Amino acid sequence: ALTSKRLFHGKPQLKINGVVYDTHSDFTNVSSTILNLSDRSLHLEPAHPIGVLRKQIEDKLNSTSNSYQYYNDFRPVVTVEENFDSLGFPADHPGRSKSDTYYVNDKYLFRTHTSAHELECFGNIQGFSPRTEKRAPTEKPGFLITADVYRRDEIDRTHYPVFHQMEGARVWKRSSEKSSESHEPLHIQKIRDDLCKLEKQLREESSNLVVEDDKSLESNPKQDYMSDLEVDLCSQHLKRTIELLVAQVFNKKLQSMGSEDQGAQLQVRWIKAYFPWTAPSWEIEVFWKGEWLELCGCGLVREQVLLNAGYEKDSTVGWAFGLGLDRIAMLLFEIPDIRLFWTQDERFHSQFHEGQITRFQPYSKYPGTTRDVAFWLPEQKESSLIHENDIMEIVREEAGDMVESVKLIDQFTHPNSNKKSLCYRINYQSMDRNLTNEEINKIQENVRSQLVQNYKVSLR
Ligand code: FA5
Ligand code: MG
Repeated sequence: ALTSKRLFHGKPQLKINGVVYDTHSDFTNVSSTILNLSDRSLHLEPAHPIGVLRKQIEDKLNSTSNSYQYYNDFRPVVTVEENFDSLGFPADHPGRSKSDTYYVNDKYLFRTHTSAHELECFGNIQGFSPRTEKRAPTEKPGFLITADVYRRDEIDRTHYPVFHQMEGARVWKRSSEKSSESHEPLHIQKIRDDLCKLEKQLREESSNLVVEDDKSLESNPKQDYMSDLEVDLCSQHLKRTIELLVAQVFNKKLQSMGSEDQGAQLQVRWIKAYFPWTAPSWEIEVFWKGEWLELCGCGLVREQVLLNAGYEKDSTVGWAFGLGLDRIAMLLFEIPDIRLFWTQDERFHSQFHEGQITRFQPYSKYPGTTRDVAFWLPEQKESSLIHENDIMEIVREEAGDMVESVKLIDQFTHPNSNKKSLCYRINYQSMDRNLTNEEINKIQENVRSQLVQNYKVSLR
C-alpha cells in the first residue's frame, strides 16, 4: 500500500495536534490531506450543520433523564489497542488493513470510529480509566462522544475520508437487593422505570413512528452473563432511545417541509448485525425518499469490554450505539455534496445558525470537467499491492476538494499477455470557484506520475 515518503519529505517524525509520533516509511500511510483536516473540529462549531445536529441530539437524549456525560474534544489519533484490540476485533479483521485505515505507525492510527473511546469513558463512569488510572467518577451512568473519524474509502458525493460519529452508551449497576414494590432486583426496577419514561415520551412526541422490530435472538445470541429479562429490558431501552432521537430529527425535517407531509408516517426498521464488542447487535434504518438509509449500529456491550475498563465481573449491564452524523446532516440541511461541510467559503457558512435547521441554498454550481486515466497493472505479484483506495488517495492528495468523484469505468485483461488494464474517470469540480483547464491538466499530470512512481503501472 501507499507509503508516504513523498509526503513527509523523509521526515522520521510527524507532529499531530501537538504530539510528536515516530513514523515508519513502510507503515505510515497518513497523507497531508488527512493531517490538514485533523484539526478542524467541525462538530464543535455551533452554527455548522454537524455542530447543530450534534447539539440537537445531545439536548434530546438528556431531556428525559440527564444521564449522559458529553465528550466532544477527544483527539483523532488513538492506539491500535483502543481502536481495535480492546473491542475484541480479531487479528485478521479487514477494518485493520492499511487499505482501509490511516496509520501513523504500527501503534497509532486515526480512529476509524468513536468506539475507540468506549473503554476510557466506561472507565470514567466508575472513576477508573485504563489510561489515566484513578479519577473522580462521572456522576452520570451514560455518555455521548462526538468526534471526527477517518477511513480510506472511495470518492463521490457521499464519501469523504473524514466523517463524524456520535457514540452513545448507558450502563446499570446490578443489585441483588429487591424493590419493596415489585419484589424485583433494584436495577431491574430502575431499567423498567427508565424505559417507561422513554416510551411515554415517544408516544407523546412521535405518534407517527412505525417500527419494524427484529427481536429474534437466533443467530444474534445474548451473552451468558445476562438474564433473559435483562437482555429484553436493556434492548428495549437501547432501541427506544435511538428511535427517540431518530424520530425527533426526522420529524423536525418533515414539519419544515410543509403541510403536504404533515402527519406522514416515519418508518424505521431494526436489522440484526454483528460487532465484535456487542451482543446481541443491530442496525437501524429509516425509510426516506424511497430508500432505506442506514443510520447507526448498536448492541448490548460485551462484558469483556466492561472488564477491560476495570469493572468487576457480573457487576454491570449496558448498551452502546454509534451514529453517523454526516448523511443525516446532508439530508436535513439538503446539502448535495459532502465536501461542502469542509469548505471555508463564507457563502456556505453564512447560511447556517446555531439551533436552526435550514435548507441550503446552492450559491452556484460551477462547471466540472472530467479526465480519464488508463493504465496496465504491473505483473501479478506487484499488482496485488494496489488497492482501489490507494488510487483514491493519490487523486485526493493531488486534487484536494477539487475532485468530486473517481469511478472505475473500464477494465479488461489482454488475452495474450494476460495483463490487466484499468481506466478511471476523474470528475473535477470545485464547490467554490471555476477551475481552469491549465490547473486541471497539471493535477492530472501529477496523478499520472504518482501512479507510476508508487505502483509501477504503465500508462496507456
Ligand atoms: C461502527 O462504526 C461502529 N463503531 C458502530 C457501533 C458502535 C456498533 C457501538 C455497536 C456499538 P459502522 O462502520 O457501521 O459501525 O458505522 C456506523 C455508522 O456510521 C453507519 O451506520 C453510518 O451511519 C456511518 N458511516 C459509516 N461509514 C460511513 C461513511 N463512509 N460515510 C458516512 N457515514 C458513514
Ligand atoms: Mg455499518
